[in-house]
Amino acid sequence: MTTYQASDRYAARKTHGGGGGVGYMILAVFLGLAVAILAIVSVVLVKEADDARDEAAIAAGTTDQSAHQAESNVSLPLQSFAGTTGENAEELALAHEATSAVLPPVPAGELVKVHMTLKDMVVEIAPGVRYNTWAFDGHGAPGPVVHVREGQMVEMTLTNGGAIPHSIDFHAARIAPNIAFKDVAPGESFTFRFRANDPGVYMYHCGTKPVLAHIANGMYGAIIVQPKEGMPAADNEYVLVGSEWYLNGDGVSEPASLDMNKARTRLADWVTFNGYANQYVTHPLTADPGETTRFWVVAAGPTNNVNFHVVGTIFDRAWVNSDLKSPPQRGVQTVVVPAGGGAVFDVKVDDVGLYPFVSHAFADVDLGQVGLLKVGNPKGGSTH
Ligand SMILES: [Cu+2]
Repeated sequence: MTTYQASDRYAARKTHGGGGGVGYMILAVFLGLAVAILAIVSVVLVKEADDARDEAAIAAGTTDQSAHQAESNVSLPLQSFAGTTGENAEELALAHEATSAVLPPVPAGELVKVHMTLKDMVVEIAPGVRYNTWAFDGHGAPGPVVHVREGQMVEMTLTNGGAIPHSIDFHAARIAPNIAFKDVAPGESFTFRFRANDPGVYMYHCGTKPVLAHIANGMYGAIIVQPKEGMPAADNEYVLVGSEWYLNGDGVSEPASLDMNKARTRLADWVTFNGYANQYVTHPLTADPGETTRFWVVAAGPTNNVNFHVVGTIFDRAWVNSDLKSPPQRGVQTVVVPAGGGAVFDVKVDDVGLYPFVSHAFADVDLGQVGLLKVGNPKGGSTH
């Protein structure tokens, strides 16, 4: 009904206009001229304004492009702080207490209770380089190693002692994430349970958006689920969590925070095993000649893989993708541990020496993702 009435009025107006056609044509010509004159005047005015702005920009030493970049907060090229440490880096590295890489024992009992209290804290990530982390369990990044046996029930309680909401996502769990991995508000606690039915080494991390920022700020760790039928014997077992750091300052004069543009463009300043650049070069992991050493490796990222390789030997066993239900690969040189994934490696080293373990993506070695397995008591320094 409404449509009909509108059409009706339009038809009536057309009919009315039919009698004054010449008058409308004259009016249209005048209107057209007026529009053309206005357009010419506008072009002249805009040109003058552009010229004036360009002159001002030149006088100020800037360009139109840089002004635009500042507005859009894209200030390429981004500044790298790679390799910038405090003075006396060697002394600082020696004084730094290396994060223990030793695999902790499996707690007894059917139920394993894990309680992490999240805390905003400054940690050292390279000699004299400090960073503002959001840390699981208040001891920096990575968070504590959770070690359970297949079939045990894990009861996880997250207490948020930080300033913003956080959560915890266990890759070892089969559970509805919208319920178990939900955001926990500051000052609150949340508990959930899952049964560890899938053996392997898994990542856990904060899953609160933007996840890139929460992982980059140190919210990650490893959970190891031992297969119930056991593993081949190993003499030494170490856990390595690879991750990278993106700094908005050098972290020396004052603690750095996250540079999200660098995280998005993958311009890491430091790349680490267990959160601190080169810590196991200064404080090597150890083995005796003839012993088998097992590495449980997680690549926490947020973005980088770990291309795990031990210089001077070959993996006797490599459980690629931490698939502990299948036989391991043998005689493998380098294995990609994908960001968000894990793998397990055995090496039996007979000869005394210093055996570097690296991500064989060597840009990451340059940024700190290298350590040493010291077999016996070798003399002299390492090759890598
Ligand atoms: Cu978080």
